[in-house]
Amino acid sequence: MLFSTIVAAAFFSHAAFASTIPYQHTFANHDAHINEFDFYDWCIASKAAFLESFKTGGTKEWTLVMGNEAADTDSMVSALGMAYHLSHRKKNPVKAVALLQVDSMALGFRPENVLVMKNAGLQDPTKELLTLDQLPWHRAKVAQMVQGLVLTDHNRPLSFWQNVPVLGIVDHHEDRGINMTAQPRMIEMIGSATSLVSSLILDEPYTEGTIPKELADLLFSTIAFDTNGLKKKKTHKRDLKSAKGMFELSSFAGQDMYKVAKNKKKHMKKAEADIGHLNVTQLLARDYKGDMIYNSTKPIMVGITNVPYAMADLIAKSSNGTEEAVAHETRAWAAKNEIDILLTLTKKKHSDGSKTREVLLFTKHGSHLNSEDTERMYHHVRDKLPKELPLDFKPWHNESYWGHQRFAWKQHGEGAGRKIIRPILDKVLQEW
Ligand SMILES: [Mn+2]
Repeated sequence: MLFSTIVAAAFFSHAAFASTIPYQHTFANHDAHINEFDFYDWCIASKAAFLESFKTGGTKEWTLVMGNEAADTDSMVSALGMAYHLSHRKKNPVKAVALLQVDSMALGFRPENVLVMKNAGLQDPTKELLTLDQLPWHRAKVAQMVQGLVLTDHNRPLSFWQNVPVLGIVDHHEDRGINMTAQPRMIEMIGSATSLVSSLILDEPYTEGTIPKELADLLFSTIAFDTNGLKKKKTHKRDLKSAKGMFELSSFAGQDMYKVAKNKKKHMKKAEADIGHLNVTQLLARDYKGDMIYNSTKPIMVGITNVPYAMADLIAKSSNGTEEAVAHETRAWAAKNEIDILLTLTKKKHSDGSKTREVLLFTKHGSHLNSEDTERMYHHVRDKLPKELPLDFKPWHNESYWGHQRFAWKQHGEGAGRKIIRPILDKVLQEW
């Protein structure tokens, strides 16, 4: 009761001021108790104020901060951290809001996200955070209405956001060499994009105090998750430095940092695996990244999705437990999302500790290509992709097994993931 009264009071006072004063000033006026809820207040208030700006015509003042469209924990938390940072830093604070590039119904496909948000005091992220489906207009139109974008956890905006100024980039993927004027333009291939955002937070002074504990908890937990509990192999120098810095600001300060990191990772991994209830379509959508590419023979929608099961398990989850049913569900989902070519990457850890990955190639005509073009593109990718890919990437069954315009490969070991395969696929698709 007391909790909700305080939160409600804090929320309404923010909301009332939201359109006239920037958020960084609200920070100072709380007593110690209400400060605990500032992260929650800010999430709700920044979302409300941004949506309100569509009514008042003030959208041009806003910067959209976005992670990538897979909306994993790193994408979500790095965007939240960066938006908070941009609106609270001492030097040149701006109106910034984090936008998650998924629909609200898809948030539940990643229970690990729901868990970290809950630990940070958010009870229902679909209400407290801004998702694509909550924008009052299609994103292509919203793109033209805002001041610009800050990208976290990716460095090339999706084609929907074309021609919008990219004001900043904080990322740990391969540098696509675009948006060179972004400031900051921080691209380092380290464990977590969140480590880069944390660096900025730790290096720049704030108007008042520092970030809320809940946000430090989120940033620390995400670094821990992305580095497998601060394991040496995955943790770069900056990851460790940021983890240490965030740990000091977090509610875990004073404990054993490595122990907490291991614990956070363990709980998040456990939550992440709790997706037994998802069906084939939801599993395809859960960790999908895709976009139009224009430097191809014809413009096409290209996507790669990660499924954390073996193909056999995915097949078992289909409506009648057959390859055909998976193909049918894939085709329907691809059609809805206008995907021309899709790679499904499966992943399986066996009881003896060994790992295998299967790669299923799927093409479909009707969205941007006619059937002849699709056939040509399919054969080109089927023949060229395995030659370009590193590691042992062996055909899995023959073509007739998978059906028309479908092909699969299998590789042993962790092998190449999406980060490695995507640039190679783009290269293969330049000319076909
Ligand atoms: Mn990431």
